This record gives sequence, C-alpha cells and structure tokens, in this order.
Amino acid sequence: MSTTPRVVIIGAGIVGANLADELTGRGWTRVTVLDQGPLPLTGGSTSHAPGLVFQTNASKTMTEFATYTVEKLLGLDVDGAWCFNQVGGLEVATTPERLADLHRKQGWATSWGVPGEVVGPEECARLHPLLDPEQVLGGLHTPTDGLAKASRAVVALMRRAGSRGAEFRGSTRVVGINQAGGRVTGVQTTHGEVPADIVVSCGGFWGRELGELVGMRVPLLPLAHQYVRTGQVAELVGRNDDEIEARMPILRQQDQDLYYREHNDCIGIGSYAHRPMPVRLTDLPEVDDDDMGEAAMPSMLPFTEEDFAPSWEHSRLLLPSLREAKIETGFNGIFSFTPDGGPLIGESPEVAGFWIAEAVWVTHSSGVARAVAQLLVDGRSEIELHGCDVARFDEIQTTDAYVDETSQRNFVEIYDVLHPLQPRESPRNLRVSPFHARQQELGAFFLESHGWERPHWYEANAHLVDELPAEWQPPARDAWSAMFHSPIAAAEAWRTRTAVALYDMTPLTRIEVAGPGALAFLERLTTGKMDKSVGSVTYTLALDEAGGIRSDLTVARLAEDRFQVGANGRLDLDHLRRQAPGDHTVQIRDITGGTCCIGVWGPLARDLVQPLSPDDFSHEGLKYFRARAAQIAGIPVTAMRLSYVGELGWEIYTSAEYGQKLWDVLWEAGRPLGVIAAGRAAFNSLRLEKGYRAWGTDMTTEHNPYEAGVGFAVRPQKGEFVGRDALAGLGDDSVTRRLTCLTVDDGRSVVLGHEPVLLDGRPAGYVTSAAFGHSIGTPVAYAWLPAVEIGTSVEIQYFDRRVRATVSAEPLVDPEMARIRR
Ligand code: FAD
Ligand code: THG
Repeated sequence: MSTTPRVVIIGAGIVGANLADELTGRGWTRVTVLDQGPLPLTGGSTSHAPGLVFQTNASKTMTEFATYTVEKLLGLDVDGAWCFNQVGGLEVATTPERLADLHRKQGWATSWGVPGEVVGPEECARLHPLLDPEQVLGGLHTPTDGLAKASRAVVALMRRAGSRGAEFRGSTRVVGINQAGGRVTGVQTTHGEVPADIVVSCGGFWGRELGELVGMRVPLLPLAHQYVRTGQVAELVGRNDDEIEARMPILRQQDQDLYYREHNDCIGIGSYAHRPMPVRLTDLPEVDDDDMGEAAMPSMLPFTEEDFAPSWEHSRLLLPSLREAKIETGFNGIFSFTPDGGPLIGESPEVAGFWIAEAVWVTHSSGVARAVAQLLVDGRSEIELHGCDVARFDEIQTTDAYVDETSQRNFVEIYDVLHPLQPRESPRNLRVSPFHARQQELGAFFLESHGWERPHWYEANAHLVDELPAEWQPPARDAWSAMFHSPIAAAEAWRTRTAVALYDMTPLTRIEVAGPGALAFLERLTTGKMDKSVGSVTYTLALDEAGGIRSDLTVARLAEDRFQVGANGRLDLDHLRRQAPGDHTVQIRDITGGTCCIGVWGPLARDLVQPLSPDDFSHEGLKYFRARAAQIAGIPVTAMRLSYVGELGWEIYTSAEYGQKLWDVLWEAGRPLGVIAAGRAAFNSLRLEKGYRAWGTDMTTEHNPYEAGVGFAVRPQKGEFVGRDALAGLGDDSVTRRLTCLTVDDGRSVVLGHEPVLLDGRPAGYVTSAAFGHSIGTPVAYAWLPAVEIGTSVEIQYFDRRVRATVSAEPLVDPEMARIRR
C-alpha cells in the first residue's frame, strides 16, 4: 500500500479542522493537527465567532467557498445538534444608494448561483419581526444564508477526521519549523518535534508570526472588532430555545456597519462602525488552558463601551424592541484583515512544503479548506484561486506599512458601497513610471493597481471631446457607470483609431528568462512554439495540468538564450520561479521596475517613429509579432510590434532612466501628427472591441483555451507541454460554454462586469469585462454563456433593470487585421 505524506496542520480553528477533514476525506490520513490552546475551544477567533454566513460576494470564488461551507455544515452535527441553522440572510437598506447596491448584489448572487430577492420594507419586517419597517427602504433576502455554529462544527470535523486517522493535539505550541535542503521536515513544539512532509499553517491572526518561522511574509493584520449580546428581549421570549437559538434571518444594516443574530431570547450585535483597532500579539490576554472559555480567551480583548455607543443607538432605532433591553456582555474580538480583503493561500516561495491558509472567515472556511486539500492532493483546485493566492501581492504590497494601512482601510470600508473602479486614497504614488511628471502635466486622472499609478484619461484631451465626429460622441451614462469615467476616453479612443497615441505600458509585468535551459523551460510551460528565430514574439498560454488557463503571455526571443516575457502579474513570476529547474540553467528576473514601456499605436504610428530612428520600422523591416533592438532619437530601445488596442504600432521598451527622454522625443515628433497621451479607459474599450482577453477577469484556470476563445495559441503538434494531455480531443467545436461577445441593443447602457446574463429569461452566465465600444458606437460586454448562435438575444441584469444584448461575431473591430498588418 502506498503511503500518503505526513501533514502537520498548525491551528485547530475552523480552517484547520476543515482541512483535516478534507485531507482525510481524500485518503491523506497521516494528519496531525496541533494547537497551542486546549481542544476543542482553542481560544482562537473561531472560539467566539457568532458565525453569520452571508454567502454573496462580488467574487465568484468567495461566493462559491461560502456556498460549499453552507452545504458542508448542513451535513454535520454533534450528537444531533446542528452545525448550520439555515435561517436565511437579510441585508436591509436605509439609504437609496444602499437599496440600489442591494440590487447590484442580488445580481452577483444570481451570477454565482445563490438564490436571493430584493424585497420591500413590509416583507423585511415579516421576515424579521423585530425590524421597524419605517426605518428601511427594502432588503436583500437570501434564503440559503444562515448561522454556522463554528465551535461545534470544529468538534464534528475533529470527530470525523479523527475517525479517519487524524490526530489532534491541544496545548501544543509550534515554536519552530524544521527544514532540510529547502523543504520542511517537521515542526518543533513545546512538547517535542513532530516530523512532517507538509506543514499547513492555519494559524488565523497568528499567521504573520508563524510565517516568520520560515521567513515567509504573510500580509495580514490582526484587528479587533466589537461584538455584544443584549439581555433578554421581551419580543423574543418563548420564540427560541437554547437548542435552536435563532429562527429569524441573520440581519445586516450595512449603512451603519452593523449585523445582528438571535441568541435564544437575546440579540447579538456586531459592529464595524468603530475606529480600527490593530492588535499586537504581545498585547493578547494570557489565559490559562483551564480558564479558557467563552468569557476569556486570547482572541478576546476587553470591551470598550464608548466605541460601541453610536452603534447601540442605531440598533435601537432599527430594532425598537432593543429600547427596553440592555447590553449584557461585549468584547473586542480579534481576527485577520488583508490588503485586499481576500484570504491568503499558498506555499512559501523559499521552503517547499510550508503552506498557509489564513485570513479566512468562518463563511469561507470549508471552501478554502477544500481548495487547499485539492492543491495538496491533486495539485490544483477546481475553484480558481488567483484572488486568494498569497503570491498575488507585489513586494511593495507586503511591507508592514502597506499591510497595516490597507488592512485598516478595509476594516473601515468593509460594508461601504464601493464602485469597481474606486481607487484607494492612500497609500498612493508607491510606483510611478518615468513618464509620471509628464502625465501630471497633462492632467492625468490616475487610478491605482498593485501600487502603480495608471492614467485612466488625460484632462489635456478634454478639448478633443468637442471635436469628436457625431458618430464618436458617447451617449450620456447613468450615474453609476459614469463614476471614475470621463467622456474624454471617447476622444482618446478616437485619436488612437485615427491618428496616434502614447500609452504607458510600464506597469505590465516583465520577466526575463535567460540561460541555456530557457528555451526548453518555456516550451514545457507554455502552449506555443518557442523555438523560433531571435526576434520572434509569441502570444502563448501557461496552462495547468488540467488544461485550465493560468495566464496568457507574450514571449519575445531577444537572444538565443534570453527571452522577455510579458506577463499578467506577480503570480506569473511566482509560477515561473517555482517551475524553474533546480540546476541553474534558467535564470528568472523581474525586470519591470528597472524598465519602462510606451505603446505607440495608431494609423500614424509609423509616421511618428520612423523619422526618429535609423532602424527599419517598415512593415517588412519589423513584421507583426517581431521584436528588435533599435534606437529612437539616440535612445537604445527594444521595439515589439504588437498592440493590445489593435492598431499599427509598437511597444517600445527602454531602461527606466531613459524613459522620460523617450516620452519627450515621441511627444515632440508627434505634435504635427496630433499625437495624444491616452489612458486605461480608452485602452480597455479598444481591447474589448478587438476581442483581446484579460486574464483573471475574462478567463482563469476554470476555463480551457477553446472555451475562452484563445485555442489558436495552443500548438499540440509542438510536443509535450503542461496541460497538453488534458486538451487532447478538445477543440473550438467541442465546447459547451464560451466566452461570448455581446453588444448592447440600446446602444447606450454600459455595464461594468459581474452582472448576470439571462437566456430565455433564466440566469445562464455572467459578464466578465465590459466597456463602451467607441469605434462601433455601442457598449460591449464579454460574458460566460452556454455556446449559443451568433444573433441570439440575451438580457443583462443591471441593478433592477434588464438590458437587452445580442451575441455578436468577434472581434467587433478589424477582424481582417488590416489595421495592424500593414
Ligand atoms: P482561529 O480560529 O483563530 O484558529 C487559529 C488557531 O491557530 C488558534 O486556535 C490558535 O490557537 C492556533 N495557533 C496560533 N499560533 C499557534 C502556534 N504557534 N502553535 C499552535 N497553534 C497555534 N466570520 C464569519 O464568517 N462570520 C461571522 O459572523 C464572524 N463574526 C466574527 C465576529 C468577531 C467578533 C470576530 C473577531 C470574528 C468574526 N468572524 C466571523 C471571523 C472568524 O471568526 C475568523 O475569520 C475565523 O474564525 C478564523 O478561523 P481560523 O481557523 O483561521 O482561526
Ligand atoms: N503586451 C505584452 N505582453 C502582455 C500583454 C501586452 N502579456 C500579458 C497580456 N498583455 C497578454 N494579452 C494579450 C492579448 C492579446 C494579444 C497580446 C497580448 C495579441 N493577440 C493577437 C491576436 O489575438 O490577434 C495575437 C496574434 C498572434 O498570436 O499572432 O496581440 O499587452 N507585451
């Protein structure tokens, strides 16, 4: 009989217990779970979690994690006592903005398969009789939400995992990680060593310190959050008992940062309305194992009553029965926040076999645990994880200062109505391109991504809006889609299609892959043929073993043994580094920071660039998807002939210190041609018109290349590569679902992404990317849908409206490639 790896799980909270269960359920039975606290109530966040599970989230992945948690906990009990009480969820609106947002949220629920309905004030009060209907404008009712009894679920999971061979040891603190040759070999504890082939840290808000044991950065911040219980509420007497605890839906009043549940005849109230309260681990209360209980545990700080005062007033308005009640107990409970609110899943980049699964809510715990178990056992999670992977952060985003500030910001904004483009206010200007001063002079409106400042449009182009030909005039937008947008984008798109524009491509992740093994390495990791002449550029895909799309890349062969990879972010760098052969025949270097790039695109691009260069920029001299070293006004550059906006031109790369000069010479030479600087808003519109996919938004590991419409980049004939076998027999004709191009029938309704799409009136898919297509005068949306005929009519649900759209042949602009190849 083959044996499975020895796994040590640090932490017996809801995440660790779920993971032990998921692993042993997959036959990995050699599992030891260690916790510093006593079992089963360890004193971590799980020990006091009130366990509200609201499933719906903007993220498909997070919602699916939650849905799995609900399913799984519904099937668990401890001696007949429930682990999930499906009372439903109700989120109420007390402002018109919130009510609109609940409609948007209902759309997410529909997109991700969670039933939910927006209901009026009377129905809210019927569902939750303590509510004052006068206070609310409506609510989102989600019948499958409810209460997780997290500490009891831990017991159930311990029993089930225990029955399959897992061992749980309490009062055993992990103080060190043993390693040899870059791999974990076990853990040191206060009670001796435990050998292990794999260690998974499920240490909750202790995660940062546990990571430090192997030198791994775990970007989370422990924050305190207030929770109180009232005394008896007259209206609740006799409704519930200690066994059932609650019958009314769990309740949220996000406009006041509050949530509610029943505890038999009392109400529990959680508040995010207070100042952020970061916690240092040295400030945790010391609690002896014997004293550990609901009254005292390390994850509970003393209640600070003054912080709760406004929340209590708001609660008594919303739930008038509370006016006669008192706050009986309260505490400031501790759990983890991260820079983007997502959980942290992944393996240490330095120490193989050391994994983490942290910053996870009870809500997502079973889903996260299943994903981690699948990663360990199968090498891949069926639910895509790019928003959860700890490697998603760039270096600047993992510093203490960044993590502390952004995590506190996330606490403050946790229930805010946030526009998808809404920029953080701080920290800003962490990463700027060499053109930044010029961009500021041109009145750039910057949004931030991964620390980069990216112009979305330039106020300097405002006068062009008046010059726009009638067919380019963009229609007025509704208030929501008009936020963080400007009609100037239409002018920038127009000039790109009719003259020439400069795009700052510096934030595009650039990775140099060099060395005698580089070619074979890239051939193995990607779908394209890489053994081409120096100067070739290849659009290619990195797949996982199941043929799912890990990324789409451009690979430029700049020398026999040196390639420049244009990537989608830090995850690509992490993947390449992990996959690199250990024999030093391949060197991988992130060259993003030291270099910069300008996309010079438009029908006049050649008129702009050629006169500045002694090198041949003609169609024959530098063909489409070819790269060459060149000089532009004396500046050494690498020019790559490709264009994400679908126009003639080049990505022109140079070393960062020459960047501003390069910008200036292109700008000066371009004046007579009407050159403009153009931003991301135009960029996104142009790329959608051209049908170019954005990885992470339009396609992920959940999709194969044929479904995603990038099957042309797969070259099975070239030989072995990761994912090839999984695609055998598949092709463009075999797909049953497809990333589908839609145009909006009314020519004006712009949607933003994540909206549900209805076929024959029934939810059938969801929007990935969307923009107004300025060149075609109509909004464009890409959506995942069952494979349907061109011309099929669908509806997109946008807030409480339905927007008619039509499945269209793509690309919408220049299918013959006449604009690019000339
Ligand atoms: P924990 O339960 O903290 O488990 C981590 C374990 O690791 C602990 O038991 C700890 O003792 C152990 N450990 C740490 N270091 C070591 C070491 N060196 N050696 C051995 N063991 C170690 N979430 C929801 O989904 N819904 C809610 O309604 C909800 N309400 C909340 C209300 C409050 C007041 C708070 C504070 C949190 C709430 N949460 C809620 C969040 C939720 O409680 C946590 O996200 C969740 O419990 C985290 O589970 P975990 O297993 O990761 O962490
Ligand atoms: N530039 C560079 N690298 C990149 C991007 C980029 N890497 C990440 C991301 N963007 C990759 N996405 C695309 C998508 C489409 C194209 C290029 C990069 C593209 N596609 C041609 C097409 O579909 O017609 C490919 C044609 C071909 O394979 O010959 O140009 O923006 N450097």
